[in-house]
Amino acid sequence: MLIRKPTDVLPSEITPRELFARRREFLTRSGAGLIAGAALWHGLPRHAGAATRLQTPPSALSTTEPLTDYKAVTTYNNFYEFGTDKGDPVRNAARMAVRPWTVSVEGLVGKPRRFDIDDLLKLAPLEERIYRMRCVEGWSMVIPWVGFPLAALLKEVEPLGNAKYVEFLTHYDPEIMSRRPVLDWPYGEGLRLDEALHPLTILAVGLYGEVLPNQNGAPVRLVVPWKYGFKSAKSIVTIRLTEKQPETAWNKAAPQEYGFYSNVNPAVSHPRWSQATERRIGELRKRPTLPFNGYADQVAGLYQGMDLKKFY
Ligand SMILES: Nc1nc2c(c(=O)[nH]1)N[C@H]1C(S)=C(S)[C@@H](COP(=O)(O)O)O[C@H]1N2
Ligand SMILES: [Mo]
Repeated sequence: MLIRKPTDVLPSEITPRELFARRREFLTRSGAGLIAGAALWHGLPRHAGAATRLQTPPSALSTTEPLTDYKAVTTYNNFYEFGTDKGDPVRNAARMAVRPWTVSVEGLVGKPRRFDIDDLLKLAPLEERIYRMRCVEGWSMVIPWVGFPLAALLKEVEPLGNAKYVEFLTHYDPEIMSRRPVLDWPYGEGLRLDEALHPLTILAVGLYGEVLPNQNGAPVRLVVPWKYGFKSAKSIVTIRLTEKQPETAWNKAAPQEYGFYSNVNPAVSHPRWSQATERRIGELRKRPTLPFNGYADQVAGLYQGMDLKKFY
């Protein structure tokens, strides 16, 4: 993100239109969704075929826009621990073991706890959330995530009255990940507590009705659809509630380019990339970028009275 200009997905990475349409038809016919009791989900094979998919009506919080092709979603990734080229994560992230996995929830909470990933999956029913995602580099996708509200996890640990922020730290293992100091590893991100509790904010454990591929942040990653992609931390191991605004990896690396809030905002340009338009992966023409990535009705209220040019 810091280094590369937006590049295009190779035409060969995009599934032909007909396949795309058929997948869409399948999803529509079958109710376009997926819900799994955690137990059922846990039993799913890593690459669940159509027959083993668990379907549910789409969440009211989902967009009805056409999905970005599965192949693009899982091969055109930013996960700098595995390399800075878009194709690196799919090549390199398979080395990461995602079981056993523990997520520690700590800091200003009444009941700090280390969750085994399989217990974490049982905290709330899994839902399908089809979200627009936009990277600060100027590309966007529509991704059918599978996950549950972060709020369900936070309620479990009982945030204390002085908790104002939530910090996320992600897995870093120099044996299998980049040792280049591209960012100050481990990758850190943060949200204000009210942003973290917003119903649109989810912990994702799957996409396209399948267990999350490693390159997309297995076994659990954050998804915050009204913010630039880099706020959605992958492969989380620590969630810490704090009183002070946490540092974030991108803000530390380039504070003039990446602020704490990083709300999608066509009116505030990144020094090197205009944020006014975007290219949906799989499309040729650019489209206008919407305030809060199109989620303004749901989230603009969180920022009432704030100067979003200052708090970018
Ligand atoms: N740990 C970690 N999380 C990360 C990143 C990263 O480099 N490391 N990149 C971010 C960026 S810039 C984007 S755009 C999204 C991409 O998520 P996706 O590959 O699932 O689309 O992940 C975000 N989460
Ligand atoms: Mo990004």
